[in-house]
Amino acid sequence: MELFYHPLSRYSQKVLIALYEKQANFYPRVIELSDPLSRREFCDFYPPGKLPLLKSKSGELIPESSIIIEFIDSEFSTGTRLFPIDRRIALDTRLQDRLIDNDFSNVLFELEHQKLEDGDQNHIMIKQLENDISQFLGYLDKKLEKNHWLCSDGLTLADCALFPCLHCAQDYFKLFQYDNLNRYWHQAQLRGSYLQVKEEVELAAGDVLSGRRPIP
Ligand SMILES: N[C@@H](CCC(=O)N[C@@H](CS)C(=O)NCC(=O)O)C(=O)O
Repeated sequence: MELFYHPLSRYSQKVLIALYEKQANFYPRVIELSDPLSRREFCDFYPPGKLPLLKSKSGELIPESSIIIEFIDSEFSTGTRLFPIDRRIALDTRLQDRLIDNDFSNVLFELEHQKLEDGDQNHIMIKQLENDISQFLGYLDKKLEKNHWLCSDGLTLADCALFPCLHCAQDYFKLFQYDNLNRYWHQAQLRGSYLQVKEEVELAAGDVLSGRRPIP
């Protein structure tokens, strides 16, 4: 099994957390999408050119972080079960995963993009995006009143999606203001899978700062 990814891509981090939770072996293939040659080479291999991408043992190409994780969970009986057996909890897991990708991760992308743009016009846009994310953080805080992890007592796909978003959001938002979310975030930061991904992110970020590696 091969994973095409970049350590600084949030959707790649989501899949890495799942792979480490499953204790699944894979060949890491780091792709630098901002390097024109690597991008062209990757796009020849996989025309949509999006990361992450999994190549299964049988050579099947599987895109989309949530689908990759569903594939890994069904393929490996080892480690954490990422899709709960209980059908209602499994449905909630899928729902939270969709909400996190659409209403948190993608909004964070837009916020990061707007913050990089230097101009007066985008202040209102930035405020709006920050409000949207704060509202979503409030929603998560409420949901975490009842559960140890986001959807149940066990870690699921939804937590794989959430950890990378919180890792990024902690730079812009005061997560400690949300009691349950703060408890959850402390607990997440002690999880082995998160620590492994964090180490890889920090190494890659260091390379970007020192000019050795472009950002995807
Ligand atoms: N819905 C996709 C999103 C994948 C995605 O947007 N990946 C970004 C990196 S985080 C990417 O490959 N962007 C490259 C591009 O759009 O050129 C997933 O869950 O995997």
